[in-house]
Amino acid sequence: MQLVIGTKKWSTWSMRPWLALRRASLPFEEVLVELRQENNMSEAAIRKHSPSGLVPCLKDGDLVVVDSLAICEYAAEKAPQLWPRDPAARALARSAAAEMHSGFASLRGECPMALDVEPRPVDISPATQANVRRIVSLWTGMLDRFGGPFLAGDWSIADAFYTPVASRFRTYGIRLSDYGDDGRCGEYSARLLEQPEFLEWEAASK
Ligand SMILES: N[C@@H](CCC(=O)N[C@@H](CS)C(=O)NCC(=O)O)C(=O)O
Repeated sequence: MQLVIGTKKWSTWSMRPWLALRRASLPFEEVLVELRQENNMSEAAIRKHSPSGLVPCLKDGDLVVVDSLAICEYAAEKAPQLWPRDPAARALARSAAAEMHSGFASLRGECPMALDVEPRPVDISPATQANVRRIVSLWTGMLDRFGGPFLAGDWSIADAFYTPVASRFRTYGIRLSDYGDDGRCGEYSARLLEQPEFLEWEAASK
């Protein structure tokens, strides 16, 4: 398999399936496209691989799968442990991943992932505050229900989807205790950033 990804310090969508493939020890070749090149050169480079014009994109023989969530689902076909075995846990893990995939636009726009930026606290808008409050509530509910250490117990694709969120919280100095966290979300967020797959991605981004 080949996974086409964008610049590691910025590309959150690329990071998610990359983490899932690595976590499951599925072998793949990485193809890196530099984002934000001048004269639309990034788009031209991406389009050589990805019909959507976006990364990530996974190639497996003549199969081309675009979109981070679809790629993670394809990985889970090969490595079912990427989702919880229990149907209820799997449903909630999928729900959490889907909510991230289609939501939290304000947080994503206002606090882009920037792994090269020194962490410093910033003021965030009411819309982004509402996103953070919802994430704290979602994480607390899942950590309560499944007892951690990850959202649905063992590490799953849901955790891949929230790893870039954890990096944003760190970079922009967002204190989860200001948004209703009793401490467990902060610990979970830090745990995501201690996982070997994230550390490998982060080191490569530098
Ligand atoms: N919904 C898509 C979003 C993919 C996306 O927006 N990718 C960005 C990079 S993170 C991209 O390819 N942008 C094109 C560019 O920067 O030239 C997914 O989940 O994969």
